[in-house]
Amino acid sequence: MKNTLRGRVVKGVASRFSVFTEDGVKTCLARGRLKSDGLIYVGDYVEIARDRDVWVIESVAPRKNALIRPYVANIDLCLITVAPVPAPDFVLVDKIIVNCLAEGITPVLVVNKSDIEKVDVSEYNCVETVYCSAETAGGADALVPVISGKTVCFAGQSAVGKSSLINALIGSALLEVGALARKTDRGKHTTRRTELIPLGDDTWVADTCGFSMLEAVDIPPAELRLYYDDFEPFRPACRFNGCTHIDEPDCAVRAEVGKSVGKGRYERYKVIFAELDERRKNKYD
Ligand SMILES: Nc1nc2c(ncn2[C@@H]2O[C@H](COP(=O)(O)OP(=O)(O)OP(=O)(O)O)[C@@H](O)[C@H]2O)c(=O)[nH]1
Ligand SMILES: [Mg+2]
Ligand SMILES: [Zn+2]
Repeated sequence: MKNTLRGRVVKGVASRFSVFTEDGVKTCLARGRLKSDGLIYVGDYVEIARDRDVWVIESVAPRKNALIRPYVANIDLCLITVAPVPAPDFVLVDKIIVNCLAEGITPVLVVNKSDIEKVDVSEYNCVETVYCSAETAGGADALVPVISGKTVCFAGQSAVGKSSLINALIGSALLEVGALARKTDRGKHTTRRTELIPLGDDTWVADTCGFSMLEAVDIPPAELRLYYDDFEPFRPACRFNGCTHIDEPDCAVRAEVGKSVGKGRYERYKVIFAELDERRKNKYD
């Protein structure tokens, strides 16, 4: 039996971590400074060693990227899921897109519950879109080629069907699925913990509690525009080089609102810009 192994953290509960290795899943503790203070994320590649009867995480490989709230590391794609119920929160979608792009993670829009109604996401011409239904046989198949060979994490509001889609992908009811609260049509936050599920052939899927606590990344408001690929074709025609597209004269992006730039996308851009601006002010006042 080997005494050291390499593996990947698939779950963490308090200071116990499940690490997927070539020799099965090992329950591990963390060594000294790595212990419990948030230094080990689901998705981390780690080295573990046997110390008498227990496995201990010895080191964590440098991360390619990470998302916070919840913490998850080394992600290629983020599957931002929306559904007709609960009603989509597109500000959340836009913030997750910004965070992904800032971390070098490719955002993909997953339009679930298309058996009920297809949510209109035509404003997101800058993001790959996949239509799904976790309730229909084969309704998650369109995701297979998108995620193959990648580490992907699901994000989005409670009850849009993130866990249901993963269950559909793996063909079993592994993950707990929750109903909507009848009165409010809101989710009940069924998934409480981030968990990474290996699907084989180096494909990994993370279920999460959705990142609904997410704030936009801490970027200067003037840099927010850099994360809007749909504004990009028009930006060079703005009169000012550093145009934020908020109130500068002769703004080419603003001139496209309602045409090539979605009105909703632009309105929400202003909301997120104001939020970042407010946060800056509070920080430096
Ligand atoms: N009609 C329909 N219902 C779905 C579909 N996918 C999921 N649901 C239902 O939506 C509800 C929520 O599904 P979950 O998979 O628990 O949603 P979640 O996004 O994981 O929610 P949290 O874990 O709370 O973040 C359940 O009642 C599912 O049966 C779908 O494609 N169509
Ligand atoms: Mg869930
Ligand atoms: Zn402009």
